Amino acid sequence: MAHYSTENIRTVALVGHGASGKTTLAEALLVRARAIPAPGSVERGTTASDFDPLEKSWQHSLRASVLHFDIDGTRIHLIDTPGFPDFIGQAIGALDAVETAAVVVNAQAGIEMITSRMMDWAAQRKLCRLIIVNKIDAENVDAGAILAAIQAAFGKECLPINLPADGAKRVVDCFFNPAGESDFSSVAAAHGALVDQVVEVDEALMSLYLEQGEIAPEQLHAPFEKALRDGHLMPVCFVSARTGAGIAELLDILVKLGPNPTEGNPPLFTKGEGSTAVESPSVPDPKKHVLAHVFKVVMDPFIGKLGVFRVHQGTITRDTQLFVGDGRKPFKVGHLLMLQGGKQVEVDRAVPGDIAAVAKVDEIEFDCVLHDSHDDDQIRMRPLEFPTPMHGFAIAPKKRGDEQRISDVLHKMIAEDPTLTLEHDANLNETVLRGLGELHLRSVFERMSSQFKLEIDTRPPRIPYRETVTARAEGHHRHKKQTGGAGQFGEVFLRIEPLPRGSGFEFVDQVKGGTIPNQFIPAVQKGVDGRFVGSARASHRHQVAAGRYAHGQRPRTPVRARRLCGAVEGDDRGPRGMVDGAIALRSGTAESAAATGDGLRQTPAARGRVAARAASRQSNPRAKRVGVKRPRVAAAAETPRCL
Ligand SMILES: Nc1nc2c(ncn2[C@@H]2O[C@H](COP(=O)(O)OP(=O)(O)O)[C@@H](O)[C@H]2O)c(=O)[nH]1
Ligand SMILES: [Mg+2]
Repeated sequence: MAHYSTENIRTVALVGHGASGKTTLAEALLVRARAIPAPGSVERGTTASDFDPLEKSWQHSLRASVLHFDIDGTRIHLIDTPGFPDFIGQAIGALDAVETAAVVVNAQAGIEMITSRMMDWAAQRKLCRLIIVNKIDAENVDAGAILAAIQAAFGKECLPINLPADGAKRVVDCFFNPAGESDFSSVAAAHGALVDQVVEVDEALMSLYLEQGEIAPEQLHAPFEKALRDGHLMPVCFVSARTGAGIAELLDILVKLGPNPTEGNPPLFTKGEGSTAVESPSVPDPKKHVLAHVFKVVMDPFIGKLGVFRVHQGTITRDTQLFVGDGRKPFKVGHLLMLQGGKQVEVDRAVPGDIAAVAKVDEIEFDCVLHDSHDDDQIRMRPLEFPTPMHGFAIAPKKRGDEQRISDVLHKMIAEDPTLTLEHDANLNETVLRGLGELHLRSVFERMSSQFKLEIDTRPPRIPYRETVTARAEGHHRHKKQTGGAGQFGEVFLRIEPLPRGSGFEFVDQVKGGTIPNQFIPAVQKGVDGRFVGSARASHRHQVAAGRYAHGQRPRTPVRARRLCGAVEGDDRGPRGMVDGAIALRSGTAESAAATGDGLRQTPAARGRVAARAASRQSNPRAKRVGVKRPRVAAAAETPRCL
């Protein structure tokens, strides 16, 4: 494979709303550069970038796909990304691997939601932006109106670098060409506007321009790159990925004007931890220490874990020893790969600007930094802001025994996708997978079923309502069993009270004089706990104030401490309350629970019944009596067989 120096490398991410034609455009570029013999189609599932079986059946991209091709002595690394909001995590991740974000706009649909968001995200990562208006061949397309809409939405810095001509059958260049015919506007005016915009970033050139009235294109190169870097210029070009109009011109723009790794803004590396972290930009010098950033992880069913990275500094060869983040143990690169969609090509080196991959390195994770010196252990890429996964499904295996495999597979998928999370709620005993939308999660479930032969049941997650005690109360229960054999007797007095929110659950043993023997106290606590199983508890305190205990002659007959305490029955006037997130609701009576809606009504009222009668200890004659009365029979040493 031919070697390219950093100056001859371009890195471009095709981003934009779904169905704007990014995958088809990638195909057209690959064909034009002779990297593939003929264009595939999204509908037939034959494109280089939508190679995954699910992408083929759904007929749109689900993951970022890394491609490369060589043209006119230049290597172009191209990343085709998905554009539907559910899969946008993959597109955001790709931004850290490139100098240029090529935002593809559908000429039929105009500016869409992801178009605008991608323009913003690319600006936040300080990328050079190129706007590609695709589908100019389609019916009812008004390219002039699209250009005006782009300028209205993203500013006057969006200037056409070419214009459709001959009824959108071709495009005419406006940067190198000072005049020509086009379908709308005027080439000369577009040329003048571009030059005016570019010279604005260089005062000396501006004076020369004012003097001479024209500047040679070679003199404009450096200020053109600066204007791109500063967001002072966002060139707009027109193409039809279907007919091929504008494809050669787009390649020309990338080769002649696209920023190489030394011309783009430096990557957003930082060194250090937390607030002490300082910016630490890499230098795209092949002779320096290696710094590469993993922007994508693929769990390939055949070759295992693949870490896809962009080299920002230094040269990686097969023999390079690399550290992963602050890991102590290096790994040897061995097979260095470049990707062409689902295919891998082995290469012998990667220089700053190259996008390459290594297989089977377990330590590699999404967003880690690979380097060859412990001095760089603390270098990280400034974190990307991914949308929060909000859409969740509670999942459970269809077949018993699949739990472990499902967990393994899901963890692999989460390693690939920063917008997937898995949570287990111990209180509800529920595992919830969250993603960016239903389609996103459905793609995960389909992949699990087709690729890993794992079937799962899904349902909407339950809301973990939290119950709490809202007022102080006391309760009492007497257990008496005299039928058959030894008699049993037990009595307990329990006080409950709220604690400040967040301070948890306290159990206080205030039994005096051993009226409940010590060895039964843990069982009493378990009994109290048992009343709250199935619902998360907010903060409250239980105090066992006093009790009486007795059982008959046969010491092995257990007194069920759970019944002693846990069965303390209150009534519906008891002080119960529920806390759901930030909203606290009182649910003292069945009527009020019903009035507050379904979620509340579903919560079993019994759970809150530990709270007992609001009668105070003083007003309870039995409570007073218990404090002084000794048990009839001394406690026998035994472990209660409760719970
Ligand atoms: N008429 C026309 N259709 C196109 C063009 N480019 C793509 N398409 C169609 O638009 C649809 C979406 O294309 P695709 O490449 O999957 O878009 P992506 O989601 O941005 O990758 C497909 O049916 C393509 O055949 C084009 O230049 N002209
Ligand atoms: Mg696509």
